[in-house]
Amino acid sequence: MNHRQTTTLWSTLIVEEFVRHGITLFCISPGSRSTPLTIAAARHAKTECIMFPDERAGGFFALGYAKSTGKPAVLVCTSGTAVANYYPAVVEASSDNRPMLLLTADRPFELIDAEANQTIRQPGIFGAYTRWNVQLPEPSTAIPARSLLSTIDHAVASSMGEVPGPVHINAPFREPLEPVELPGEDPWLLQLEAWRKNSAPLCISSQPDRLPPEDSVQRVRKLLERSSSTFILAGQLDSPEEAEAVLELAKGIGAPIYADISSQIRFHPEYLPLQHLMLSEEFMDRFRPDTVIHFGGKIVGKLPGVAIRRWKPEHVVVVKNHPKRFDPDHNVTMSIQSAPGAFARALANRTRAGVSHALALEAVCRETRMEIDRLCSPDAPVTEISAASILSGKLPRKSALFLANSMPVRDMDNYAANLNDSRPLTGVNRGASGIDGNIATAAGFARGLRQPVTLLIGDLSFLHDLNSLTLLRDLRHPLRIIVNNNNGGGIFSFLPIAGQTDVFETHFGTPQHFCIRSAAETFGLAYDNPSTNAGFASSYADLCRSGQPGIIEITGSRANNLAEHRRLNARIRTIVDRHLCG
Ligand SMILES: Cc1ncc(C[n+]2csc(CCOP(=O)(O)OP(=O)(O)O)c2C)c(N)n1
Repeated sequence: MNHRQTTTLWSTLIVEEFVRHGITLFCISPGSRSTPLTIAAARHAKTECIMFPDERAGGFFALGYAKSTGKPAVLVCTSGTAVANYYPAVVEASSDNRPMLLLTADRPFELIDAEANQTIRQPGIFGAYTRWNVQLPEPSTAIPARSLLSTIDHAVASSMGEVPGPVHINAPFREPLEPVELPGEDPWLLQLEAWRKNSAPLCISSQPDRLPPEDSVQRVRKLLERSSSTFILAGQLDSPEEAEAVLELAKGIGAPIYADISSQIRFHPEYLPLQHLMLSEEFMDRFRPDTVIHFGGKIVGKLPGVAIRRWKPEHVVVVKNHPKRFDPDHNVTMSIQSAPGAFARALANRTRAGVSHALALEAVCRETRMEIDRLCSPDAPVTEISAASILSGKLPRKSALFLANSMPVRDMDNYAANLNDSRPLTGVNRGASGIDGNIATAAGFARGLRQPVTLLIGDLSFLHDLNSLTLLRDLRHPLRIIVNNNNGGGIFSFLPIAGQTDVFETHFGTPQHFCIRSAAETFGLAYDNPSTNAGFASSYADLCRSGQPGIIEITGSRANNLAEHRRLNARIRTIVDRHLCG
C-alpha cells in the first residue's frame, strides 16, 4: 500500500470502529488537515454527518446530543485554533459527566514547533478535562492495525466509563490528504480477518455497574428509621423513571422533597414546590431535619444549601452515579455511588413508612400559585416571570425544555407551574454554568431526543451563541427560542454590586443594544415580539403549530424585572410565614 492508501484506510478504520460501537453521529467542521477523517465519515453508509463552521458550536451541539442520548458524538476538526474552540464544551461535558469524543487532525511530527502554518501544541490541550487523551502516530503500516482499533475501543470505553466525559484523540496526517481507491487486499489487513467478517468492534467494554450497594442501603435505612425528620433533595436526574423513584421514596417515608428544575420532578403534578418555602427565613429556622438525602447532581437554587448550612443536620447523604466528590459545603457524612433511582427504589422497598412530616404545603402552594398567576393575567405585560410561568403550562406534549443559565433557569425553577398532562424533559448546562453555547446545546438536545425543544434564554447568552442560529434551519425537530431581552445581564441587578452605580451599568449590566428581529431575519427564522401575556401565549402556540423553528422576543427592563422579583418574593414570604410559622 502506498502512503495515500494507508492514510485513507487508517481513517476508514477509525470511523468504522466508532460505528461498530453504535456511535454514528459525526459533528464535523470544515478544514484541510482533517480531510481523511471527514471523507471517511461522509462516505460511511451508517453515519450521520452534521457540519459546523464554528467548532465551539459543534462542541456544544455534541454535548446536547450526549445529554439526551447518553451517547457521545464524534467531533472532527482541523489543526490549530479549531481544536481550541472545543474547550468550553469540553469543560462543560467534563464537569457534567457527559461522554464526548474529540478526533482532531494535526500536522505531522516534522511540522510541530517549526513555525509551520496553523500548527499549535494539540496533544493534551484539554488538560484535566479529559478522561483520556491519546496521540496517534502518523498513518503507517508499521503500526499493527489491531492497535489502532483497540485505541478507538479504549477511547469509547473511557468516554462512557464510570465517570463519562470527553476523550481526545489527536491524529496527525502527512500530505497528501485526499483519499484514493483502496486495494482489495493488503497484508496489513490480515490481522483483522475475523473483524472484517463481522460487524462487532474489536473489543467491547462492560458498562459500569451502578447498582445500589447493599451495605449502603442498609445503613441509610437505619438512619431513616432513627431519624425524627428527614429532608430529600432531588438534584439533576436524567430520566423520568429516576425522578419517579425518588418522588415515590419521599412520599413513602413522608419526607418533604425539594426538587430542582433539572430533577425531572419539578413539573410533576404531585410535587409541591418547596422553592417557595425556602424564601421564608422563619420556615428555615423552624423546620430542622436531622437527616438530609440528596439524590442526583447539582441544584440550581442556592437556598437549599443555605438551609442545610443553617440546619446542620446530623447526616447528609449524597447518592450519585459517579465516584467524584460532591460536597461543596463539606458537610456530607455519607457519599454513595449508585444510580439514584435504583437506590431510591431499594430504600423504599426496605423502609417502613415513617411518621408523616406533612407540612401544610398544599395551602401554601395554592396561594403562592395565585400570586404568580396574578402576574400572568392576559392583558398584563409579559415579563420574565410571567413568561417562565406561562411557558411551563404551555409546553406541548412530546417536546422538551432547555434552560439557559443566568435568570431563565432560576425563573423556571422558582415560578413554573406544575403541568398536569405534559412533563417535558428539562436540560441545563450547570456543570460549569456558562452562558456560552446554550443555543447549540439546545439544538443538540433536540437532535438527540428527536423532539422539538423550547429554549428560554437571556439576551447576552443569545448574543454569545448567535452563530448557532444557523443550526436551526436543518434540525428535523424544531428549536423554539424565547429570548428575555432586558438589554444586558439582568442577574447582576440582584447582586450587591448593583449599588456601585459608577461602574455597574458599564461594567456589569453591559447593554448591547442589538436587534433580535434583524438576527432572526438574517438567519431566516420566524420572529415575534408580543407585549402582553395573552400575546405571548398565542405567539408561542402559533410557533408550535407551525412546526418551524423561530424566535419570540420578550422585551423588558432590568430595573422592572428586579422590582417584580422583589415584590413577588416578599408576598410569597408572607404567605409561607402566615401558614407555617404563625
Ligand atoms: C461564558 C460565561 N461568561 C460569563 C459568565 C458570567 N455571567 C453569568 S450570568 C451573565 C449575564 C447573562 O446575561 P443574559 O444572558 O442576558 O441573562 P440575564 O442575566 O439577563 O437573565 C454573565 C455574563 C458566565 N457564566 N459564562
